[in-house]
Amino acid sequence: MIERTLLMIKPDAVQRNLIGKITDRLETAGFKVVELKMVHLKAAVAREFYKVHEGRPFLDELVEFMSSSPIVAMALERENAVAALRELIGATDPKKAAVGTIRQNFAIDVGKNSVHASDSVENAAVEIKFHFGS
Ligand code: IDP
Ligand code: MG
Repeated sequence: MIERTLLMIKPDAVQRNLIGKITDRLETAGFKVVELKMVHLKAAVAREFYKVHEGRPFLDELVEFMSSSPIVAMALERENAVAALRELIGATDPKKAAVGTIRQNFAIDVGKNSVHASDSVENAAVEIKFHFGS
């Protein structure tokens, strides 16, 4: 089934000039970029985006990092997009990410892990609406 999912290129990757390389990986894997923007999130906005992680020990660090400098957000469309993108980015901790995944190739550590991807079709719809309003 054709689905949409949300990808964010996180501050660590934007700062290391990896927007092009990561986007190339997405397009090469058959994802169509259907929405795209660069934005510097306010801390309160980043906290709202990650409210599912309320109470987790890493939340403050995550919010501070995600609001530290600009990110790139994009909505991507492809067959089976949500699961396919999770597979392409790899595990949260790049040390555990499969060989050849975006996080294995580019991420610094479990916090500065270069990309976000929606974890379900339902959350993808919420996250796309969060950034693009539809
Ligand atoms: P995901 O990005 O692979 O879906 P989540 O568990 O949803 O992983 O966590 C959201 C984000 O929070 C991660 O991408 C990472 O940046 C950060 N994070 C998760 N676990 C840790 C941790 O143990 N230490 C520091 N940051 C973490
Ligand atoms: Mg997640």
